[in-house]
Amino acid sequence: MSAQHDLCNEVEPTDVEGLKQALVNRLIYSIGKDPLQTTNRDWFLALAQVVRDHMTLRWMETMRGYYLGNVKRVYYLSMEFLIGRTLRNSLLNMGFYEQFNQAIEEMGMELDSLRYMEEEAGLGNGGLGRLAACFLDSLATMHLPGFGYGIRYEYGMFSQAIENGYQIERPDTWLRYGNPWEFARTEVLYRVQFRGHVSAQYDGQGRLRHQWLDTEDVMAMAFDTPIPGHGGQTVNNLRLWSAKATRDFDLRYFNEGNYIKAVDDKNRSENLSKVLYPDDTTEMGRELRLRQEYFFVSASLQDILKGFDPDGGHSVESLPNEVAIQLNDTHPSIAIPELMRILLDQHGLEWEKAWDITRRTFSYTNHTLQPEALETWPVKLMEVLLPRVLQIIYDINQHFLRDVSSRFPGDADLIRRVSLIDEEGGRRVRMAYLAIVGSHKVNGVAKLHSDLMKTTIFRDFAKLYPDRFINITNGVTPRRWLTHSNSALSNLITRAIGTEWITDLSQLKHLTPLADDSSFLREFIAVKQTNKGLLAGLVKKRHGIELDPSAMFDTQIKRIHEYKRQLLNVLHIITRYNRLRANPNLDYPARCIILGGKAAPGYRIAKLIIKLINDVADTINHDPAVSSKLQVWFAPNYNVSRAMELIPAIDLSEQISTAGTEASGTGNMKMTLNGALTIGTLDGANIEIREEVGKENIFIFGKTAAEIHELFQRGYSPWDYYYGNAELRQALDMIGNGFFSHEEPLRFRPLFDELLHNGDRYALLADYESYITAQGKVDELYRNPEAWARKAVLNVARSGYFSSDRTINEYASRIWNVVPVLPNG
Ligand code: KVN
Repeated sequence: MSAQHDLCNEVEPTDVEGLKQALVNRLIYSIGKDPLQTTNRDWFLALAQVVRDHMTLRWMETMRGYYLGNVKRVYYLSMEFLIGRTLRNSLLNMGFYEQFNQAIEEMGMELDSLRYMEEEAGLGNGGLGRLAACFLDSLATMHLPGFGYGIRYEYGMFSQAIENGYQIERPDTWLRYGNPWEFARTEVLYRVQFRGHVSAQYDGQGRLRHQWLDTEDVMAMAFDTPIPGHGGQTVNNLRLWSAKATRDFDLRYFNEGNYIKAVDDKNRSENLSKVLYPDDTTEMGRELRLRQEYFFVSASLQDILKGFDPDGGHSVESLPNEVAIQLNDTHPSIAIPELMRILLDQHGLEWEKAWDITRRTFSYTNHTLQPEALETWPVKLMEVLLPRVLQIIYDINQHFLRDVSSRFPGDADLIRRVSLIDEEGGRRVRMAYLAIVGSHKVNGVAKLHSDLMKTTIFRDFAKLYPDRFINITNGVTPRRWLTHSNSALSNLITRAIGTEWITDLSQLKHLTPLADDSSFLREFIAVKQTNKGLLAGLVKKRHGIELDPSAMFDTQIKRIHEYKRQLLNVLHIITRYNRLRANPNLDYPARCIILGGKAAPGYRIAKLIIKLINDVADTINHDPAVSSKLQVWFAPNYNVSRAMELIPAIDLSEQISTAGTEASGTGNMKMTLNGALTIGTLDGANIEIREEVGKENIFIFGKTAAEIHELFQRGYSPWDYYYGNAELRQALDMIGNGFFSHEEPLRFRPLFDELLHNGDRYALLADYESYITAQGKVDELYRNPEAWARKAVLNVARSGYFSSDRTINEYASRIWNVVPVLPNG
C-alpha cells in the first residue's frame, strides 16, 4: 500500500458496518442533515459521495499510472455526453453493489428508492451523445488511457411533457440539488479569446508573427467526473468546461461606474455554457453555438498541451506520438485551425511542421449524411468572432487547394467543389471539409454509411485521399445496456455461460445451442415476461396507464424525425385499426405499440407527428371494438433512464428509417442485445445486424438505399402509391381529413401535404406495402411463442459484435495507436 493509502484511512466497501458509519457521517457533515429528519434525496446525496470517495483513489492511481508509464493518450472531444444516471452504474462497475445494498437495507431503506432521486446527466441529444458515453465506459473497462472533453451545460436536454397531446419543453435543471459526482477544479482555469483583431509583425529572425489582440475573453473552468470501468481497477476522467467571466470585468468595467451593467456583462459571458442545443441531425447555425464550440475546444487544447513547452524542453514535435484527438463529428473541428494557431503563434513553428503535427494528431468521425446537418459557418461571423482562426483556415485552404491543383491541373470545378470556403450564397466555411483535410483518418459509423460517405457527400475527398476513409461500426456498452438494466436476462445468461461475456461480448455465441433447448426457451420467455411486467408496473405507477403485459410490446423509441419515419409506423397502426374495426374477429395477436422520443423545439412537423401519435392513441384506446387487440402509448420524456426501463421489455424493435438516411443507429443494437426481434429497413447498422443474426431471424422490408436513390432519380410520385393501395389511401385520408382530430379537422393536413403534395422526401408511401406485409409476418411468428423465442435467443447470441468494446478496440488500433495500461502492471 502506498503512503497516500495509509493516510487517507479508507473504509473498505466490504465492511458493511463501516459503510453505514460513512453514510451517516456524510449525511451529517457534508449534507448538513440530522439523520432523524431526512429525505430520500439527502440519503442519495450522502450515498453518492461515499461511492465517489471509493472511486477517487483508483482514479488517482489510474492517472498516476498513465503519467509514470508515459503512454500515448486519446482525447475524445464531443459537444455531447449523454450519460444518464450514474449511481447504479458506478456501484456495479466498482463491484460494490452488494455491500452498499446491504448497508442501506440494514439502515431501513431501499437502494431503489434512493437511486430514483438521482437526476439524469442529459448532456446530449441522442445517439451521438450516448455513443460518447458508451465509449467512455469501454475505454475505462479496457484500461485504455482515454479522456472525454466537453461542456458542462447548466441545462441539458429539455424535459418533455405531453399536454393535451402536444410536446411541451421544460428546462432541465439537473444541477438544482448539486452534482455529487463531479469535482470542481476552481484552479484549472483557461482563458479563451473572442473578437479583437490581429496584428502581424516581423520578429528578430525576419519571420512574420501574428498576435491576436484586444480580445473579449471568457474563462473555462474544469469539472472532473471519474469514469470507472467494469471491475473498478481503471477509473478514467471526463473533464467538462464551464464558462466563467474573467477578472477583467472587475477591473475595467466596474471602475467605469456602471455597476449593474458590469454585472450584466459578466453574466452574459457566463451564459456561454448555459444550455445544450436541442437539435439532433439538423444544423443550428447560431452564434452562441459557434462560441460554445470554440470555447470548449480552446480550453481542451490548452489543457492537453500544458506539459509542452514553447521554449524547448518537452517539445511539441512529439505531440502525435503522445496524443491522439478524436473529433466527434464536426462540432469540435475548429480544433484543427486552433492547434495550428498555437503551434504557429505560440510555439513559433514553421507551417509545414505545424501542419504535419496537426494532421497526425487529429481524426474525425462523421455521423450523418443529412445535408442539413453539415455544419457551415458564415465567414462574416468568424471574421468578427475568431479573426485569427479564420486567417488560419484561409491559409489551410490555400495550401490544400494548391496541392489539389498540382495533382489535377486545370480542374477549376474540382477546386470550387472541394474548397473549404463555399463561395455561393454568402461565403461559408465548410467544417466537414476542414475536418477531413486536417485529419489522418475519417470514419463513418456503419458499413453502408461509410460507403455512402465516400460516394456521395465526400466523393471528391475519397478520390484525393483514398486511404484516409475507413469504417468503424458503432457499438453499445453491454454493462449499462444489459448487465445493469436487465438483471433478469443477465442472470439467465450468466447461469448458462458464466460471466466472461460482460467484458467479451462475443462469448454470447455460446448461447447458440440453447436456442434449441426448450427448457432454456421457457426460461427466456419467462425473463421477457418478467421485464414486461416490471415495465407495466412502472408505467401504471407513473402515468396511471395500464399496458397489457400479455400483448406484444412493439416499440419505436428515438428522436422524432421525418427520416426515422415514425409516420410510417402510424400508417401501420391506422391500417391495423381499420382492419380490426372491419373485422373484430381477426386473429391478430394483441399488440401494445409504444412510441417515444423528443422533437427539436423548432421542428414543426416533428412536433405535429407527436400530436398525431397521441390523437391516434386516444381514438384507438377508447374504441372498445379493438381494445383487446390494439393499444398505443406515447412514452413521454424518453431519455437514458427510460430507455433502460423500456428496452428489456421489448418484443419488437422498429428500425424503419428510409434506407440511406440513418447513419448507424445504436438503439437497434441495444434491443437486439436484449432479445427483441427487429423489423427494419436495410439502413445503417441494421444491415450488419442482419449479417450477424441471420436473415431468417430479422424482419427486413422496403427498398434498398440504391433503390431509393433510383426511385427519386426516375421521378417519384407518391400519388401512384396513394391511388394504388386502398388501405394506404384510407389511412392517409383519415389523417388529412380530421378523423383523429374532429375538433380541428385540418390539424394534420401539413403531414398529409408533406407526403403527397411535397414529394414524400423519405418515401414512406413507397415502402408502405412492404412494411405492412412484414408486419403480417411478425404476427404470424408471434403466434408461436417458442419459435419467436428461438429467434430472439439467436439474436442475443449473435449480438456480440455490437459491443462498444469491439468498436473502441478498432479505434485504438486503426486510428489512435494506443494500448492498454494494465492496473498495477
Ligand atoms: C448532429 C448534430 N447523429 C447527429 C447530430 C447535432 C447533434 C447530433 O449519430 C449516431 C448514429 C445515428 C446518427 C447520430 O443519426 O444514426 O447512430 C451515433 O453515431 N447525431 N448526427 N448524427
